[in-house]
Amino acid sequence: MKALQERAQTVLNNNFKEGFSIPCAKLYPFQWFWDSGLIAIGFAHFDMQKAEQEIETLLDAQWENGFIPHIIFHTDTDTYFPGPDFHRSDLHPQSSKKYKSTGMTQPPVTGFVLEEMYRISKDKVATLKYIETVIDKVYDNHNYFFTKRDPQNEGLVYIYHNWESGTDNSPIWDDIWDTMDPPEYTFERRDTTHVDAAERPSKREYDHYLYIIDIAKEHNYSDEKIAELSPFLVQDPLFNAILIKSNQSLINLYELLGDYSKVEQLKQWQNKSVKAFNDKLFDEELGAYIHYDLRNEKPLRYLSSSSFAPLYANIPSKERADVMVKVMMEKFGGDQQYLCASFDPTSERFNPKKYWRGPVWINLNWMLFKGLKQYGFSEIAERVKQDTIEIIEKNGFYEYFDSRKEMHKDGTAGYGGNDFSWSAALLIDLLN
Ligand code: 9YW
Repeated sequence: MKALQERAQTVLNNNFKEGFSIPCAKLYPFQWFWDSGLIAIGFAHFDMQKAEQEIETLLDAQWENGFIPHIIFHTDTDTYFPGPDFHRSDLHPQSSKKYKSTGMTQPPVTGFVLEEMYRISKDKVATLKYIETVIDKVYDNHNYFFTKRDPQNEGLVYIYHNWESGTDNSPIWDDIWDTMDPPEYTFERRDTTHVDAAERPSKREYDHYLYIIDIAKEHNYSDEKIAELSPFLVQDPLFNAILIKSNQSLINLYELLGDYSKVEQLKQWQNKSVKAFNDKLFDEELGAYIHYDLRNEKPLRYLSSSSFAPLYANIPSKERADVMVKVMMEKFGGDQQYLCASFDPTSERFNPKKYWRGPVWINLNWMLFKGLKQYGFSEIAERVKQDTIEIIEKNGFYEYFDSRKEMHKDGTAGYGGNDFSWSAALLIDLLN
């Protein structure tokens, strides 16, 4: 295990550039929001300074309204499409003047990442001092979400793009693509020059992705206009669970700091969100949490690894958690499957090779492991952990992995980018 951990550290060190990490070479040459946070957890185990720098650089790109972008374009490389000239963050009046970025965000992991860094730290006093210098920015980010991304004041925030979900081409979005008819764009894909096209989204899917951005750009990325007009407007259980988890971490950390000025507000958001989450996003028949299509006012009734992520944020009651875990084991946990496929293996939309349509992802496994442990499902948590270690040992630090065990015989069941940062970072955390 020591050798594996050393390899993981090398991956992280190689992907660390000037003050920030790239998710992996060539395929993703910039800083991504949730990657950055998860990477900091890995660094915290062996190089706290880099972990701190990672978060600082991320927060340095925050907009005046508290928004944190999903990609920060630190360099001019053209190995990724769509780049800064397509996204045009400058259209928003409050965007960063220092960095070009996208005009969309990603799951807000920063709050819980700070708490993880504190947990891991061997010098708690120093780490708490560091946290004090950045925590208000994370609070501002939550303030942005709760005040700008919840038009009906429900306690649940929307995402307006599949790239905001982090689960880019999940089959769940197919239902939304059916409601749209975007123009055929002419553009040059870069991802498929680095990775087999069979493992990436289709050209037609990209047309949808670009079209939603064009609509947002037409209105200078105004949150109000997006809420009114975007054809994609979804309450996502993974995104909201991460916000809730991070929000709880902010409460815990402010209390540790002895600063109570924002705690009341954070608790108000927290209580309202957890309640709304349980009332609206739990599907009794499926026995797990699902997405809600706010534009078309209908639930999107599919099981995915996101359906179980609320365990990590302590959202379900123990009773509900029992139901969820039973469903997870029945549908995702057969002996021929590694836990946890990103989409329901019993669905006809399942594809164990294609990105978020089925493969196992290390970040979701990490959250699931923590969530299961928290609720006392020790054996299943251990299986998630062992499955995670095994697929990395057999194949390398890939971006995602085939969920079918039979595919793992010759070490070629890792897909997408290799030497992928969060796979390395979260493995380090699991091993410690
Ligand atoms: C893209 C960087 C990102 C992740 C996303 C993942 C993928 C990039 O890679 O998206 O071009 O679509 O889906 O969650 O942050 O690792």
